[in-house]
Amino acid sequence: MADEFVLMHFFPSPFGMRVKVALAEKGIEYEHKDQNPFDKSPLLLEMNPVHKKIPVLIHNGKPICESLIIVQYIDEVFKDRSPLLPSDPYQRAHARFWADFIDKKVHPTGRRLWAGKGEDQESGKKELLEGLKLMEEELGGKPYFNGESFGFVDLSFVPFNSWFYTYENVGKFSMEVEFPKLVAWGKRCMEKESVSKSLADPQMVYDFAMGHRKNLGLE
Ligand code: GS8
Repeated sequence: MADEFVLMHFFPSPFGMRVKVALAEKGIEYEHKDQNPFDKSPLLLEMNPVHKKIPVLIHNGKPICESLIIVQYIDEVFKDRSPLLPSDPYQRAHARFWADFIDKKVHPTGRRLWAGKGEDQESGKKELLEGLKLMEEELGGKPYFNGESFGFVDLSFVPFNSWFYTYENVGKFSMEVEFPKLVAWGKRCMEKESVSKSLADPQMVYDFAMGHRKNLGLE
């Protein structure tokens, strides 16, 4: 029997977008199940009883949770096609370090910016800009974080390309002015079909974020 993959995802989620890009990079067919994380279905609670979060990848009925763990699982199961992590252990550790940095420093500060207010929002913006500056320095003059080819760090960070428009609008800064290398990198990644077909439209992400601010009573 052929392998069966089901992805539980919510369109603006950068974490779910990572899994979409990884599946596309490997050319894996899957069933997409929309899952609003604010209205958790019995299936989500069954598949991710610990965190109760999306994304969840269900492979032949068995759930895998946490986006970076899912992406590494996909890379291990399909190691013969488009490797995502480098083969050298030091390079692998380096790639994992930056993916972890994105989750610890970029995503949470970005969230404080778009879904916060007052001092928390201001410090969120400041720390987000610091995080993006470090990402820009890490990219340096390379076409991809991995070097010449698209890899694990690119895949982990590229969903935020759909969020940059929201960050700029809420934070009143220009990505192009502050982080020209990241903007050029984002455009380069979008030339890949695996990325362009997997990422959410920035305007839709912005509309979602503004709607969410209203729901949180911030507007
Ligand atoms: C984060 C998933 C997450 O926050 C990962 O997969 O990498 N570390 C995890 N998912 C959110 C939606 S995207 O912001 C979610 O499901 N939230 C529901 C909740 O917090 O209850």
